[in-house]
Amino acid sequence: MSETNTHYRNCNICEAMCGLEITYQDKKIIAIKGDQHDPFSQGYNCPKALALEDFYNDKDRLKTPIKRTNSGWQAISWDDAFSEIVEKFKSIQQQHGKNALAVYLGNPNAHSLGNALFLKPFLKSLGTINRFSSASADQLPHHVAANYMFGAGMLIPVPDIDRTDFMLIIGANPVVSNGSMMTAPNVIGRMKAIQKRGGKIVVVDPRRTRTAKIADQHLFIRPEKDALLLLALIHCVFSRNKVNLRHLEQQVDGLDDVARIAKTYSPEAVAEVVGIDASTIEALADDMLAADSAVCYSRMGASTQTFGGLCLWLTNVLNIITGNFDRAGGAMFPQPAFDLLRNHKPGHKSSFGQHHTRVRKLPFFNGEFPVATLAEEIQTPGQGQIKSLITVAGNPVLSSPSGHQLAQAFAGLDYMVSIDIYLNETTKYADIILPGTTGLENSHFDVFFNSFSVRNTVKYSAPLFEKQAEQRADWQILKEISMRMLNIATDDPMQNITPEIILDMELKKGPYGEQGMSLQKLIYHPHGIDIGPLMPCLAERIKTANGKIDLFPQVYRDDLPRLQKVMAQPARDIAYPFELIGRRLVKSHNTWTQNSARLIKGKNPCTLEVHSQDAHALGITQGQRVTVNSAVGQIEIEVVITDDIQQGVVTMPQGWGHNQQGTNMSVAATQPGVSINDLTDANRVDMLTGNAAFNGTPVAIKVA
Ligand SMILES: Nc1nc2c(c(=O)[nH]1)N[C@H]1C(S)=C(S)[C@@H](COP(=O)(O)OP(=O)(O)OC[C@H]3O[C@@H](n4cnc5c(=O)[nH]c(N)nc54)[C@H](O)[C@@H]3O)O[C@H]1N2
Ligand SMILES: Nc1nc2c(c(=O)[nH]1)N[C@H]1C(S)=C(S)[C@@H](COP(=O)(O)OP(=O)(O)OC[C@H]3O[C@@H](n4cnc5c(=O)[nH]c(N)nc54)[C@H](O)[C@@H]3O)O[C@H]1N2
Ligand code: SF4
Ligand SMILES: [Mo]
Repeated sequence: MSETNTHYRNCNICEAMCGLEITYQDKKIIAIKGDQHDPFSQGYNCPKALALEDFYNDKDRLKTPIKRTNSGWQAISWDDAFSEIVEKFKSIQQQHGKNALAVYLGNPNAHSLGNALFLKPFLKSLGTINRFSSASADQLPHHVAANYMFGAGMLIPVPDIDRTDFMLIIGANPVVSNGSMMTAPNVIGRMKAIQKRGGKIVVVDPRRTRTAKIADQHLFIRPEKDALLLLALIHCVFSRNKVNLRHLEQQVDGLDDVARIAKTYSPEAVAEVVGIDASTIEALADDMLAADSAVCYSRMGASTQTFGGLCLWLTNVLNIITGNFDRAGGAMFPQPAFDLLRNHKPGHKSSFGQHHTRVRKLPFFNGEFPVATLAEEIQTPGQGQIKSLITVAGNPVLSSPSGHQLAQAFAGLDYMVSIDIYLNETTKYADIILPGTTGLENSHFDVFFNSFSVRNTVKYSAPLFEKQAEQRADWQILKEISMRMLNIATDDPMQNITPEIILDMELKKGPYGEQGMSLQKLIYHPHGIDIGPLMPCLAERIKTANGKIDLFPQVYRDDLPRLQKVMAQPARDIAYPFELIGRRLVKSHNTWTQNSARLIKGKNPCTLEVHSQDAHALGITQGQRVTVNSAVGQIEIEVVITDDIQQGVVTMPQGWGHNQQGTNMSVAATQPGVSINDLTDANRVDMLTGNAAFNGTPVAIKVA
């Protein structure tokens, strides 16, 4: 028997980048636990990390290509699969134009070194502008704000949670999600440290979440009214004459215009619509202004709503005018060792609205169209219709608004391919599924999340287990398709490029390259290297043409009248009197981790939370099944009665609904749940950015 070994790596399931210590013998895992010597996560991990073992051993996971035939799914060789796919893509593009082929990229791409590096050439080789991703069901408003205010969509400020004295959390539940656009392993520990040093945390959320419960104050807000709250806070800063730009005094354009607009939004004017008293809003502004350092952090609750664009712009404005920007304890910019902005020239904003979708005319941004338009672009006949699709590590049937409509659309495609590890609700519509390696079989480096991290650190993880001979890594699949699409010869030197070659080059050319940063150096430091806390660096990092922050970009001026209308007359939907919001669960990540028995065991978590007074009025009792209807769909679900949810609002988990025929996730099927996205409506978007508006979906409830 061979000896026991220890392997160190970062978990790549969510954004927290926790360091893990894995003991193993041959190909058997003995234990997975937090790595005490990881300088960033210092031993922290959540329960999902243990499931890396389950994904590695999962009998349902695909390892070789399969093809759909009249007599069911059949294994085919990699070479046959690539030949067929490239031939089909080329013939469809020849017949219907390049854009007849569309791409959808899902969330795990952002958590994979190989995918992060090989998607760009892959997309280029397909030559289509019809690109979609989960970003437009998530954080698009963050990118749009960064693009217009700081000159680059990836230049996103993160809350300096480790030094702040006051943290205002709007629409985020980091205790459960482990932080997003804020890479911060052990958020609970970091939040408690704020309180220990005498600081305060306030959470604004229509639900009393676990984050709200450990905060010092929780304010229930009506869904989708955050932009009004933010404007009222900004109003208070001006009305108290407390604007303080500190070192950015000469670096901010548009301050007077913001002051003028904010006048309209006094706490009294917004209080009723927002659902928070004027005096409470005033006190909140005063608390923020009184703190030595403070930061407002807004996330999914603020971005996936009909005013997502405005919310993320206003969040930045609030941090800037209170003197909490690019400064310790405020909102700051990381300086990652792999700098995604290395080649970004000042003055080169991303194209916004350079193209518009064919049917609904929603804007193109950063090389993508909003995923809320994908179904109609497939289903609406005419010039430019999408006929073929490739999904890469995405499950849009469960993750996109009006998911069931997307399923119908996929069923009508001429040809579909999925690069995915499971036969699931999306990939079952594919003609061919190409499975990549995953998790412990891959090397890892967080290309993206180091750019959103609350501390500058750097770490590389080698693969733990070698892949089997018949397996391919995702990046190898992407590369093979690209090479064949472009007819690049098999002996071309480009064929030899690996993620490690690119990573090493980027590390050497990055901000710490001159101090010896390289892949080799990271291999010598398997626990990772601490570079230090975030430093003020806006002057060097900003990418606007004049080097200044644009506090009031034109796109937001144009969008404000939409918000004014809501303030004058908040929408009341008589047919659908409740507002639905989603929730995340500690033991599941989006739609795909539910095939781990250890994560899914226990009682059904896919329940609808209803306020006790609403339940009483509807005549619903604890555990009863109800039907929930929206303008686009219907589900049946079990009720949990609680006063942790605001009256008039109901919540159910996102990422569930594994009850569909023809899929192979046998463990997930034992606890299928229902899909929230059979209720969310692809027609509800933030009209500014095109981001899906999940929050506040109008629904009706009746006893089943
Ligand atoms: N109503 C509602 N909808 C939401 C949300 C919400 O809060 N509410 N959240 C949104 C957010 S934030 C996001 S990010 C999206 C996520 O949307 P998606 O990215 O579409 O969904 P995932 O569940 O992440 O899908 C991951 C897919 O990748 C596959 N996969 C997993 N690992 C690998 C791998 O290593 N390689 C490959 N090739 N495939 C792999 C899985 O089998 C699965 O099919 O959902 C969004 N949808
Ligand atoms: N365990 C676990 N962790 C995850 C994931 C997961 O699925 N499971 N997914 C990962 C992904 S892809 C992402 S993007 C992140 C997301 O990370 P977070 O944004 O922290 O996660 P959410 O739980 O979506 O938090 C959104 C919060 O907004 C609230 N909310 C809803 N509508 C509104 C509104 O109109 N206004 C306000 N103020 N609040 C509102 C909800 O009640 C919820 O508490 O989590 C990541 N981490
Ligand atoms: S918090 Fe995220 S990165 Fe950390 S162990 Fe859990 S899933 Fe992995
Ligand atoms: Mo996400």
